[in-house]
Amino acid sequence: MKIIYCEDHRLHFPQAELSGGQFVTPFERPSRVEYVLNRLKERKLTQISAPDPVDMKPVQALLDPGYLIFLETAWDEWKAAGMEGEIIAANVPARGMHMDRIPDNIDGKVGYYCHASETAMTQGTWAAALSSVASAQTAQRLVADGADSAFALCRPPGHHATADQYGGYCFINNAAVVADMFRASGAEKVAILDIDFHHGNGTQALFYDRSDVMFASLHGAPQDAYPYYLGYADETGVGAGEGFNLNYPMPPGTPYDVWREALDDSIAKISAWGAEALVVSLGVDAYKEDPISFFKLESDDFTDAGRRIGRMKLPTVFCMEGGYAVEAVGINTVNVLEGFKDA
Ligand code: OKP
Ligand code: ZN
Repeated sequence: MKIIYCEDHRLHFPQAELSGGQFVTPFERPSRVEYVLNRLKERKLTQISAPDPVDMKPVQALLDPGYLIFLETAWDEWKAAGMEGEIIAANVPARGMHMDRIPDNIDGKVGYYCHASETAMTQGTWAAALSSVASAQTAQRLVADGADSAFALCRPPGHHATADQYGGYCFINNAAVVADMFRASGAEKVAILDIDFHHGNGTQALFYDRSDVMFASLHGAPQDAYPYYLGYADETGVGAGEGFNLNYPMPPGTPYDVWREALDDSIAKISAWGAEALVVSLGVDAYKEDPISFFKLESDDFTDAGRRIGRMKLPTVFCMEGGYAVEAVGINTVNVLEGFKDA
C-alpha cells in the first residue's frame, strides 16, 4: 500500500489546548505522526512518498470561500491587531444571536469560523492544513489511477471541519475532499466510513443533503462525547440525502464485539448500496487506553476491523484522523492497514 505523508504537518503545533479549564500540551501533537511512521517502517511498509502540491480547486468547490480566506489570513490579522498569543476563539455566536453576520474584528471573526475553542491556530496552521489535504489528494489520485488502496498520513486531521468552521483539531476536511474528488473522477457512488472515536460532524454536514456520498460514523454518543451537539442515530440525512447518513452512537465502555456489530452493519449498507469507492476516516482513538475517549478496543481488534473493511474489495483511501494514546497510535493504525491488505 502506498503511503503519502508530508513533514510540513510540523508547522502546526500550538503550545496550548484548553482542557478542563487549563492550558495543556495539545493531545493532537506532531509526535503522533512519528509513531505511525516508525511502526510503518518496523512492519516494512516503506512505500512512503511526499504529496504533489495541493490542488485548491476541489477544496474551493466544497468549502466556503470566506472560510478559506479566513484560514489563510487569520494569523496575520491576529498579530496586526496586537494579540500576543495563539489564536483561540473566546466568543461564538450563541442561541438568539446572528449566525450569518461576519464581524470585521478578528476576535469576532475567529469565533464565527470556529466551533470548539480547544483548538488553537498558529502561524503555521494554514500551511500544515494544506499539506494534510495535499496528502489526501495524492492518495486519491493514486487510487483513481488504479491502485487498490492508499494511506494518507494526514495531520492535522479533518473530519470535524465543516464548510466554514474549524474545531476538534481539524481545519480542512481531508476525507470529504477525497470523496468529492472520487465523484469528479467518475465514481457515481462514494462512501465515507468514519471509525474515529468522535463523530465526524464536519463530514456529515458537508454531505447531509447529498445522495451521491454516503456517510457512516461509529462514535461515542453525543450525550457523553465531543462534538456533543451532533451525531445522534436519528440524523439520517435531508432532502435527496435522506437515508444516506448513518450514525452509530455508542455509550461509555463499549467493547469490540458491540462496536464490530455497528461496523458490520455500516459495511453491509455501504455494500448493498453499491458504493464504487471508499474513504476511511481512520482514527484509532476507539482504543482502550485513549486519554480522551471511552471505548474498549484492543490493538488486535484494529486488525480485525481492517480485515472487515478490506472484504468490501473497494478502491479505498485511508485518511488519518485521531488517536492520542501516542505510543499505541502507530501499532493500531498499521494494524488496520495490515488487516485490510490481508482480507
Ligand atoms: C478530534 B478527532 C480534551 C477534549 C478534546 C476535542 C476532541 C477532538 C477529537 N480535553 N475535545 O476526532 O480525534
Ligand atoms: Zn477522534
